Amino acid sequence: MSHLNRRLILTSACAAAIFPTTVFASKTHPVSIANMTFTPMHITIKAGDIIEWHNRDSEGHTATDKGGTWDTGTLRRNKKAVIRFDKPGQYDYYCSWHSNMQGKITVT
Ligand SMILES: [Cu+2]
Repeated sequence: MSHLNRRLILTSACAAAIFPTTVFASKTHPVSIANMTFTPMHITIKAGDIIEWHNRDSEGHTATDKGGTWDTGTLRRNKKAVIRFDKPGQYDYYCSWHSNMQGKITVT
């Protein structure tokens, strides 16, 4: 299965959702992707908050839930993606192109 097909299936089954940041009053938390690293690597947010990933590398990266519930898809250089987290829990994620790139989100 191609990367694109896998992403579409994950997106359609997702508990979190992708929304433009301006529509909701919830807090947006930036996560930078630079030098093959998510910063901060572990972030704690409240239910309803949004994470905004910003890829500052020249290479493409994703933020992909290990549990398979959400995926930003590939972010090219200087591209951003936002995902809102409505369900409390812990989400371990990685880059689907570089599996050594790891991050964690705690939703309280
Ligand atoms: Cu990557």
